[in-house]
Amino acid sequence: MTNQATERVYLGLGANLNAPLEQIRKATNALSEHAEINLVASSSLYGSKPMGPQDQPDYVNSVVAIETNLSPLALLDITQKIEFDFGRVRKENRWGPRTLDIDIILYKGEEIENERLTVPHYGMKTREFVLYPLDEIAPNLCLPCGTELNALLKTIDKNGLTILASS
Ligand code: PH2
Ligand code: MG
Ligand code: MG
Repeated sequence: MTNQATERVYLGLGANLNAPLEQIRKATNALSEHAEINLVASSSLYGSKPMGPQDQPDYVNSVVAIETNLSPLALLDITQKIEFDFGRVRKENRWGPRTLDIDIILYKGEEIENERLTVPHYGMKTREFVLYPLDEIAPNLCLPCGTELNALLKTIDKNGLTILASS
């Protein structure tokens, strides 16, 4: 695997309520300002059709690459705190609208499975709003299972995914 795969952590950001573009920008900033997180790349901000219930606004999605010595669960605590600081309310419907979602997509090429966290993210291989932004900042990435990002992209339609703004 490349260094990008084994040293970096990739986070997926999504929002579709309360000025989602700003939510994603501010969340990226909050990550970069954390003392133990080094933001090394961030994708463009993409507009995407909602996966799940269709009676909700389109999403804004991005993927960022960070370097950190935080453990996966310590990082999860931080991303969840940022979600709540940004007004996230629990008890939402599965796949329902949200002010901010931060998912750990990949963690240093590791496979992690415990009651709080599954990495690689269980949905990443089929979600255009994860794969295309990821490709922008980590072309030719190889997943821990050996699957090439390039191979996945050939199977996944863009489903109306558009670049709304640079990061
Ligand atoms: N997140 C969801 C549900 N549906 N659809 C898009 N396009 N982007 C998302 O990030 C998303 C979604 C719940 O996490
Ligand atoms: Mg999500
Ligand atoms: Mg989530």
